[in-house]
Amino acid sequence: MTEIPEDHPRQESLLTRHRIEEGVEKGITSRQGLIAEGRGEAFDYLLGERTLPSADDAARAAAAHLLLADRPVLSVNGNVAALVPGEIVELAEAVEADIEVNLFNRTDERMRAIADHLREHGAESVKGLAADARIPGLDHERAKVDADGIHAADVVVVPLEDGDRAEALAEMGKTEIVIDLNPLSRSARSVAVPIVDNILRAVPNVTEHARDLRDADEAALERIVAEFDPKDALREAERAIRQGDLE
Ligand code: PTJ
Repeated sequence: MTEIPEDHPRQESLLTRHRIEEGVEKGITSRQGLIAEGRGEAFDYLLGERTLPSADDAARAAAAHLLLADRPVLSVNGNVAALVPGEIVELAEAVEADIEVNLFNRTDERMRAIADHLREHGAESVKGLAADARIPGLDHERAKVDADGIHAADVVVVPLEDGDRAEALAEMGKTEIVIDLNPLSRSARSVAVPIVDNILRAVPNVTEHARDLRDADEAALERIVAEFDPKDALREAERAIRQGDLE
């Protein structure tokens, strides 16, 4: 891998690209994942590569939802596995969630490579390989889920996918948390908690909030959930992008 000087102004995004490239080389990330990364980078650039206060509020609401949940699940695709494998495992531990691999470009090899990669980063169990249930109303590979995983979940974290699964999961009555840098994406616009932030910052931030809220009582968590307005969060993100107060 090419050395990137620490003072390079775009060090973070170059490192991210390398992780995605490596993901493709290891058979974890799909080639379409490279395109998704480029799209995300453009939005992150326009947001000033920082966590907006509204995204931090969303991360706190996400932590509260996950702590209140009976069966929370974190859904992992090829980009998520390449970018934040250890951080996903830490979040799962902090909120006692299951991790489930769910892919658009699903192959047995990629499913296994991602599950192994997550185990190498400390995951004790990884769901998604059984695929013994389906999300109704979806006719592509993302419909395949585990009966005791996403299918039975009450709260699902759905990072980095713009598509119809978010709508189908909402139809099933699940509460969804989306992590997506595009505030106009369909999934961000249809869920309880859209976190418009880079997954590299968002996942550790939700974990930090979850640790902070670990001893909070149910009423306090319910209040955080009730006070969060997804429309406000999306409006703030779009405003930041359109106004572009970049230095
Ligand atoms: O691994 P697979 O087979 O399940 O395929 C996964 C991809 C990502 C290829 C697939 O889900 C896809 O095509 O996604 P889209 O439609 O390109 O949507 C990805 C969304 O994630 C876009 O809205 C991007 O802006 C956003 N995004 C990309 N990188 C990041 C991001 N959001 C947060 N953090 C990022 N680092």
